[in-house]
Amino acid sequence: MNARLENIIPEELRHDWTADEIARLFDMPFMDLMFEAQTIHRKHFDPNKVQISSLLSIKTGKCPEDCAYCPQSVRHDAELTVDPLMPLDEVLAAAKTAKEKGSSRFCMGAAWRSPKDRDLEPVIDMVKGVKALGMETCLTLGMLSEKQTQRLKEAGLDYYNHNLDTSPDFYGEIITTRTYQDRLDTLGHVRDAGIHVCCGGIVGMGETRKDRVGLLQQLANQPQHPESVPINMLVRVEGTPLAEEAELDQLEFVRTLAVARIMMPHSFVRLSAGRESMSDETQALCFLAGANSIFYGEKLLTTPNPSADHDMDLFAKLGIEVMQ
Ligand code: SAM
Ligand code: DTB
Ligand code: SF4
Repeated sequence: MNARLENIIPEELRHDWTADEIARLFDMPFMDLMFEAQTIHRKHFDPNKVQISSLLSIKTGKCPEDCAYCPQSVRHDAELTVDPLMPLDEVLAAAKTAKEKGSSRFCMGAAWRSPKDRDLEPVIDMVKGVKALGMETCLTLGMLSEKQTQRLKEAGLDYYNHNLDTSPDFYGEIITTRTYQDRLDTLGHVRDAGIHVCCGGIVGMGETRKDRVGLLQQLANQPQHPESVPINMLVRVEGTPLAEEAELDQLEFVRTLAVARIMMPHSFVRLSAGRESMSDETQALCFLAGANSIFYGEKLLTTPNPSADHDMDLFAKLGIEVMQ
């Protein structure tokens, strides 16, 4: 590593990143940034293996929150098939199909602000059923109390996804119905219960680079780095307030992944939503930047994702193997 970079790219895990240090990483020449991110990636992971997770929306739409990006908010006008909580057998059938297609983790998402205690019972049965298929389980249900996280831990839940979404400064532009601190509190409960944390954000919502710096600073400066860090490119959905947002430059997205990889070297960095609008070449750059996880299967929660066949062709072209 050259002397200029030695000061900002540490060997150890850090939780005290300053905005200035992160901005300097973002400002690096693209080739230097990619080289450093890939070098760090290779120290901790097999660079030719990518973990794949599948998603299922188990309760769709009519969410009371006002997240400006989300087609499931009751306050927006997106075209959506609203569905109540899915029956257990349908969830297990979807998990089985995902497993047969090669997914090792099954992530179930519900359009809730926070689940009521009585909502948790059927979800716990889903966690147990998916685990019994031999898959890792992940849930994203909104805010949780301390007691609820303990119940989910007892049920055997492996991961909980709860995103910080953006920087504290930009947050108020995107959502007003719960605070940044609410999200940090839920993340604390999840961590304290001993459930792995999956926490990331969305870029391309009209935020500045300073906000992308602020998001990564919040993610890395938590007491522990999240085990899984999903970086989503905004999916611009008609009927949401962000539908007409200008597209973020794809190389800036790649930079964001590279900086996340450098700051959180042991975490799985997930190239999440937005792949449908990316070329194979951009996705290859994302993997080079240190992304080593994707959502796999033709649907995210409500929006399209590349087909499993397309992804397997891409992996074959790149010599990437699925992580078991
Ligand atoms: N309702 C729960 C919550 O918000 O915590 C769980 C489901 S919510 C849909 C899960 C995550 O999906 C959000 O935190 C957000 O980061 C991501 N997401 C939602 N809509 C998106 C979009 N249009 N583009 C990119 N990411 C999106
Ligand atoms: C995450 O960070 N991205 C996923 C998952 N966690 C739950 C969700 C992406 C949703 C994209 C919009 C949709 O399909 O509704
Ligand atoms: Fe509701 Fe989650 Fe969508 Fe926000 S992101 S509107 S909380 S489903």
